[in-house]
Amino acid sequence: MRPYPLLLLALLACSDDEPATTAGSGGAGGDLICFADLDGDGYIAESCGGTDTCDDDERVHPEQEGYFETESACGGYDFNGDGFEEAQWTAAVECDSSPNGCETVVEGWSFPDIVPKCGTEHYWGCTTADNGTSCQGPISTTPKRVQRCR
Ligand SMILES: [Ca+2]
Ligand SMILES: [Ca+2]
Repeated sequence: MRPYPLLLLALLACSDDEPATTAGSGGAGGDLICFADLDGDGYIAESCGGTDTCDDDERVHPEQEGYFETESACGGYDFNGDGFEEAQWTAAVECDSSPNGCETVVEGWSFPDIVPKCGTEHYWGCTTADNGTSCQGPISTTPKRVQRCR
């Protein structure tokens, strides 16, 4: 009796204790080992057929509603995996031009009025009530702020 076929079967069975799931076929090499949720956020990695576009960062998942100042572990600011980097604040500071002037406080980006890129710091300000003929703003209340995105 030849021992080689039994030895080969024993070697193939060694990977059963891996903490992983299998997904699909790896072709000639056997089943592809696939770690389903490495970051533990409850969403399966896209590479395993799930919806988590960055399984190395628990902040990234399709239900993410928060915005963040720093890039994800996979790079970029698409924290909900929709393919876009949505900025939290997109308005420039407003100066009410009605005859009575600024009656409300309207916050926004200022000096100059641009919407900064994700993770970038820029001046932030608001207008205040005026003297009856013109706006006194923009007046910075928080000198700078970092653009958050998701
Ligand atoms: Ca995950
Ligand atoms: Ca997004």
